[in-house]
Amino acid sequence: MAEFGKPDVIEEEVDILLIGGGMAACGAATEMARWAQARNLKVKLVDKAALSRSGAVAQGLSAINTYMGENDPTDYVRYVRGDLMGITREDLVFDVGRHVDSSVELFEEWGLPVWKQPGDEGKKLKDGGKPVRSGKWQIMINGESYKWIVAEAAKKAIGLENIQEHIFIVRLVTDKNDPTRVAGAAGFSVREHKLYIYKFKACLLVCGGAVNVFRPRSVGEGIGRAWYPVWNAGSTYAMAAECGAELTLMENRFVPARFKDGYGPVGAWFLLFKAQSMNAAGEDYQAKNYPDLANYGYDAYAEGHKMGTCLRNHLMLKEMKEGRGPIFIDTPTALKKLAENMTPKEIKHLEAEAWEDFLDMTIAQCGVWAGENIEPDKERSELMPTEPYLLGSHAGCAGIWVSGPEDVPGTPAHYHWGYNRMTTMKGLFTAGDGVGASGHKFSSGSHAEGRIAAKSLIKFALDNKDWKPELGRTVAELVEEIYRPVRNYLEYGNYTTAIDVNPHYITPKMLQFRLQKIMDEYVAGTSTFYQTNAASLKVAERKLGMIKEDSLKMRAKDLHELLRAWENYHRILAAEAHMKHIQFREESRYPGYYYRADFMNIDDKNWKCFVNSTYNRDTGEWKLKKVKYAQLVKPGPGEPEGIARPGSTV
Ligand code: SFD
Ligand code: AMP
Repeated sequence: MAEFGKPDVIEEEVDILLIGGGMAACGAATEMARWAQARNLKVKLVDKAALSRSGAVAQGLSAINTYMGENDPTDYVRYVRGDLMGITREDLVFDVGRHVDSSVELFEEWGLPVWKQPGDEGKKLKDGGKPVRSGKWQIMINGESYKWIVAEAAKKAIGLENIQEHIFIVRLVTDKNDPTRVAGAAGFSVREHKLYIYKFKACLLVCGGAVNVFRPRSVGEGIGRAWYPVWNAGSTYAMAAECGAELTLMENRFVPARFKDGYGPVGAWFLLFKAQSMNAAGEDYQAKNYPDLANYGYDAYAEGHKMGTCLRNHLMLKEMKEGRGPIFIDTPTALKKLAENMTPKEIKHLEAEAWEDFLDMTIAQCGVWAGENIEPDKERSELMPTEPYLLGSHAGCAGIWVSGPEDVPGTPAHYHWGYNRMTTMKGLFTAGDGVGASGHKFSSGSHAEGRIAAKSLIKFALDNKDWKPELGRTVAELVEEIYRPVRNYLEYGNYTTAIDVNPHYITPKMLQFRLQKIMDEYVAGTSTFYQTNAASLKVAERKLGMIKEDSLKMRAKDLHELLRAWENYHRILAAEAHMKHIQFREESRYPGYYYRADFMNIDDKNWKCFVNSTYNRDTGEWKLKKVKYAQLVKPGPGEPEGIARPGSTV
């Protein structure tokens, strides 16, 4: 019988391993099942949590933010490009755009209630039913059980026997004979004393984004409250980097403006309910501060009030910094206006929708409203920019550099070198939050991208049918490494009487606080109003180097702490990549997300390009470089000139 510190080691070989169980993984599983079964390929999915409620969609969602419908995918490319300040992989964005609607239609087929326009109730999207749009790209759903529904389809497709829950994957392993190729993965059960080593021909690494890298605004008991899912700890970026894959735009981050303290999303309030945000004096600060964008060249990326997400933050931050906060969202006026021509019954329904928007995806916000006696039809709520998150699928684009589709006209050679969504490592694929330089996929686009990757994975596995993976590291080495935090505890636990205080180890929780403090104070967290400079980054570099060293001293007194220890290790690598990229890019490309105070302008001439990096696991060194951006979709009418501005020298 295995016991703590002496795990059973289970080795398994499959053709394709799906690492993660979120939107992208479920999309991949659903898509690949029938191809795999027909070709006799063995597919396995491993998730650190339980598939029905894992990942960012765990609590449910109230809107699907990417649905083309009557819109053209090329227009979607223009929108994403504008929102992400001109630099995106347009081939990847276009590819998501042309496939995303079929994912949404599948969700509805599987039972997800999609709001329909009057007269179209009961008519499915695939039959031409018109959805209720909150914005040009977003549609409303009753989505509390969204993840449950999507997971159920994935389970049915690949079979429960091919899904393993509660397995945390710690690292990828390269092939013994080809270090540019991935051949395996190692992880552990968070419930039993079991360690798993998988060998495969190819894998899909889709463990979501990185949360709790920065000191959160929440304190005390509320510290677990964040906007993005706390259980996504940067595993995607850390494992890819350690394996040798090239990352891209890791300087990018997402700082969402949210309902203060409960982290309630704002999209439905702004777009569907048409609420206005204002400063403490009730002024429209966006209109007032708009001319400020020209001071740093940010105006080149703003088109009237249709400016990108980071620029909206910038205008809000200016207001807060200059002492005109708090910022409010005027929910009473919005609801009053909407109710003008409604019957009392319809008004009640509207109020219910206002609550349901949060009950479906951010229950904590309802807790704040109830706890603080805020009735949204009577009192305004505060808005606040949150701590930063690293992600590639929402209004951000950090991630891994991948090969794109081959059929988008104008695609340059450096965008396409192999299988669609394969990274620079052979056999390593990604999707959703994992794919860099192509944000605004959201839940639906991540699912669609998982399906796109699935097709390539199958092709790759078939093309390599006779290839046998051999791990570049021994099983003993992997066991030794993964269980190090447990050994630290077992060896030194009795050295002191207070088990959390020990000269030989550090608890994962304390290490996490330390990381968050470094990132917050030196790498443009909330306490500096998202500002940093070369000197601060230099300090961060040193401190991150030391915390990486000390991470080997983390202790795990039980399996739960072992999970926490490895999550933190992944966070450190994601944090280091973020810091290195911000250090390299000498401009402020994403004002409102972060500022290089020593380079406050947008500098299209030198920096309208991707920044890519690779990490050397043996030396601990990062290499960074500029990579050329290619505009594949022509600017649309009225698209700000900056986005297409010629004359870039990179
Ligand atoms: O309101 C390991 N998102 C929204 N998308 C929408 O379409 N509409 C919305 O309304 C959205 N909003 C929103 C959203 C997310 C959140 C948290 C809130 C509100 C509060 C974004 C989407 O949810 C997001 O884009 C996708 O879910 C991304 O998909 P993917 O597959 O890249 O990540 P995932 O779903 O989080 O899944 C990650 C999986 O990995 C597992 N995992 N497994 C094994 N080993 C490890 N080391 C692992 N680490 C992680 C996880 O358990 C999970 O299964 S709104 O704000 O706009
Ligand atoms: P959020 O709830 O902030 O995550 O936003 C949901 C969707 O609405 C995303 O596609 C956002 O980009 C979009 N959105 C949110 N606020 C605004 C706004 N003020 N103007 C335009 N789009 C917005």
